[in-house]
Amino acid sequence: MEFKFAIGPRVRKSPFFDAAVAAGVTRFTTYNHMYMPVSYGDLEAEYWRLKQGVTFWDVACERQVEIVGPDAAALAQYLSPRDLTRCTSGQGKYVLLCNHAGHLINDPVLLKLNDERFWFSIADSDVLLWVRAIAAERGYKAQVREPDVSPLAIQGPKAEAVVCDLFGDWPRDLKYFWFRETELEGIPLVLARSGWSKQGGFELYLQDGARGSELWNLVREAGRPYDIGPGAPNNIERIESGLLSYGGDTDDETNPFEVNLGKYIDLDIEADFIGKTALREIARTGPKRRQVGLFLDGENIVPNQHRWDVTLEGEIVGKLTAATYSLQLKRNIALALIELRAAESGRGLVVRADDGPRRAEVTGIPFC
Ligand code: THG
Repeated sequence: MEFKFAIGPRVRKSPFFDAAVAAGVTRFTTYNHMYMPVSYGDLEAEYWRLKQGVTFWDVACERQVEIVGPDAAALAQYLSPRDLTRCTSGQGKYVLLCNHAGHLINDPVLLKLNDERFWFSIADSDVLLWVRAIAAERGYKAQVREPDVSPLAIQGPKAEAVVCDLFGDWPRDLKYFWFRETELEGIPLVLARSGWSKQGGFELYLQDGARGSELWNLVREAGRPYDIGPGAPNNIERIESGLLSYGGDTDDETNPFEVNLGKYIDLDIEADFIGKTALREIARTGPKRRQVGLFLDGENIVPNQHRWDVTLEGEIVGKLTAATYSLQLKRNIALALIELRAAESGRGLVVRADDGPRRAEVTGIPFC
């Protein structure tokens, strides 16, 4: 099957789009109504570069929702079940957003720029609409808008060396998710220690969309001695590491406890937040499904394009959300959201893959 993806103004190009094309991007997906590169033609090489060297990614599609004003902190807290009282300026935090039913609607990185200015760096759902509505309905004194900000990730064990060659030594002391506003050859940006992999790295939040190619080229040149190459958030590595793909691993009714994110829910804080009552109830009764890891038998698996049924004694007990052949473990691995009883017994499961049934065995997350 060979077909082309139409490019048009309804879906937004990243400031790094032209640079990615020049670098030989071969596949895009859409994410937050933007084109997002997913491969430069050799997924296996891109994986090993991330695990053993250094790679850089256009993730401008992790769009920012900025909240500015005297009520910004109160609004940020009302939107998220994670306790933000000890979050200080220059600190980032992985936070969840839930709706009133306690269902997960996004899992952003929150950056606190100062007491009255926050960014939610969002996963793939329309958070700007949500936050604007909540702010207006409840009369918060805060503006909600999208700033001109576009993240470029540098990931892998050699990422720190590249970043220090660009910025000097201070990034070594950045703690996980912390950041600093800075510049590179006059290009305004925020440098954070973060990124959607477990291989370590940084994100450069470009603050001038006209200078994407310039920033891309500076990173590529600084990375040359380390054999840097362009890449993308890597599906094999993220499954091995157990990083959640919002919308990939979740459905319309997934709550945080089901996908093992209960540690980011602080039910006992004084402040009210959206979903508090529902999440307390889910915590009390316990979730009915759980995300588990699976080992699948058989030939090397071709990544699933849609969800596959997971069965136990012929009965559907949930869905496989993401399957891949693990290059590290040299076996087929997957993430699945299944009924608790099936997750707990862990045996006798069969996955209905596109090319036929596969026996599956439950295992822990992360895989490695
Ligand atoms: N960078 C930026 N924005 C983003 C992402 C990013 N927005 C969307 C998406 N990614 C958000 N999702 C995640 C999911 C997991 C992590 C980061 C972003 C992550 N988790 C660590 C873990 O699970 O071990 C640490 C979490 C913690 O303990 O605080 O890194 O990548 N700009």
